[in-house]
Parts: sequence; structure tokens; C-alpha cells
Amino acid sequence: MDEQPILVERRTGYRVITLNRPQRLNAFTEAMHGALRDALTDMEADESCRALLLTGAGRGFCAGQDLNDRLSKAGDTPVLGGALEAYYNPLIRKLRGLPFPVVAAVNGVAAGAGCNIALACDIVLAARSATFVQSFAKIGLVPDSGGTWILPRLIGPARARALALTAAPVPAEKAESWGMIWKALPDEELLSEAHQLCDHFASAPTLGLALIKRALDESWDNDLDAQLDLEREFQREASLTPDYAEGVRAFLEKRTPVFGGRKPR
Ligand code: T3D
Repeated sequence: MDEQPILVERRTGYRVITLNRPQRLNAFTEAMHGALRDALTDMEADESCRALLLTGAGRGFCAGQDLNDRLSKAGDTPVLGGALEAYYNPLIRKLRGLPFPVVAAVNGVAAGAGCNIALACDIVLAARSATFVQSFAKIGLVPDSGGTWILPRLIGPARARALALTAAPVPAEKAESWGMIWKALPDEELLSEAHQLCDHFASAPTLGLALIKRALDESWDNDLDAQLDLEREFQREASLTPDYAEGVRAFLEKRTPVFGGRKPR
């Protein structure tokens, strides 16, 4: 068993989680899922945590499920579904629902569920040497961890379908040009840019950003009418935050706003 399948670092206003099984390109085991779930629950409960940076140790971001756990000594493979229910689906729901921005710094290959976990993050930065692979078809599986939902929404049905059916790797710069990720960066700049972004979010109007995330997510299921109603409600909610008042005052006083990210009293 790995001693620390993930590493958690507390920075001022945000946390860094590093998937830490580099010898297996950070593929997921149950222990890693458990540690990640606990770390996410812990940071969600901490009001001082206002962003998350997710990255991988070594040369990969994450190669999805550790396939060593999917072959018994007798050579049998299991019936799947249980791990999605217990681990991958809750993980994707948690990442999407965190009340602050999640930045993925994809340092190397992101394959299988590892690819879709990255794509579920709010902002995806990738090293130019990184690739994104829907590798499921190579082993007779179906994209999971939200891939069949997120991928076509990011890059359109034609590209999503071809990638899912062929498992062709997408290099980071192509992923950027397709709108699959936010930015491809020189490898040596990846982490510093991800930290800069999280530093920025650590002093941003966090409650407003959480509402932005929800509004964009909910738009997929709404028609324009319903979305306009939702925007009215969310705007009302945002206007009750101290950060909105601070933002307006700071603008009129021509100074930099100081956002506390706190709930209204
Ligand atoms: O419950 C369920 O199971 C359902 C959930 C499924 C979720 C999924 O994610 S299913 C998809 C699982 N992942 C894959 O199929 C990807 C398998 N890996 C690869 O195709 C390739 O490793 C990569 C394209 C990711 C990278 O290729 P490359 O050439 O850069 O590296 P490599 O040499 O293949 O891998 C380096 C090492 O990591 C190697 O170990 P070794 O030979 O040095 O001892 C390799 O075996 C290991 N590794 C990579 N991916 C996995 C893995 N070991 C276990 N599981 C992996 N997924």
C-alpha cells in the first residue's frame, strides 16, 4: 500500500492536492480515492479555503483506474459499476460542486478516468507535453467519470465521439485549440501559472464565484427562460454578500477591493 497516495499542501487561501502514485502514473486505488474524498470534504468545510489546485506527481497527471486491481490471481476480471457508484461518481459530483474554483494543472498524460477528472475541473491548464486520452475503448470499457457528458459539451459531438471510439491521444495544444482546456503552457511554467490563478481566487469574491459555477452548470438543463429566472435569483443572492458591497465601493473609490469571501451575517 502507498503511504501517501495523495499529498495535501495548505497555501494561504487555497490548497494543493497532488495525486501521488508516480510509479503508476497516479492511477487510482481505493486508498487513493479514500484519501482524496477525505481531503475534499475537509477543505469544503474550511471557510478559509477558497480554491483548489489539483495536479499529479512525476511524469503523469493520472492514468485512471489502477488496472492491477482489476485482475485476480486466477486471471478473472470483475463486474464493474460498484467503484463508479462508490468512488468515481461521488468524486466528480464533489469536484463540480465545490463552492470555489478548482484548477487542474495537468502535468503529463491524463488517461481514462484521469482525463475526465481533469476535464471536470473548472479551469484546466496543461503542460505542452501532456496528452488527454479517453483510453476506455482500448480495454473494452465506456468513458466514465462524466466523460460522455462533459466531453461533447466542451468540444462538440463529432470530436467527442471520435475520441471516445478511437482513444486517440489529444496533445495539450490541440486540446486548447479545440476548447477542451483553458490553456497549454510550456512545461516549466505550468505550476507557477496554476499557483498564480489560485492566489488570485484566494482573494476573489468566493460566494459569487460559487454562484457562477452553479449557474453555468445548471444552464445545460434549462431553456433560456428558466436560465433568465435562475440568473435573477443568483444575482439577488450575490447582491446579499459583503463582497458585492465591497466591490461596488472599491470601484467608486478607485481602489483595489478586499474580498473576504464570507457569507452575509
Ligand atoms: O471500476 C472500474 O474499474 C471502472 C472505472 C474505470 C476508470 C478507468 O480509468 S478505466 C481506464 C484505465 N486506464 C487505462 O486504461 C490507461 C492505461 N494506461 C495507458 O494506456 C498508458 O499507461 C498511458 C497512455 C496512460 C501512458 O503510456 P506511457 O507509455 O507513457 O506509460 P506506460 O509505460 O504505459 O506506464 C508507466 C507505468 O505506469 C507502467 O508500469 P511499469 O511497466 O513501468 O511497471 C504502467 O503499467 C503503469 N500504468 C499506467 N497506467 C496504469 C498503470 N498501472 C496500472 N493501471 C493503470 N491504469
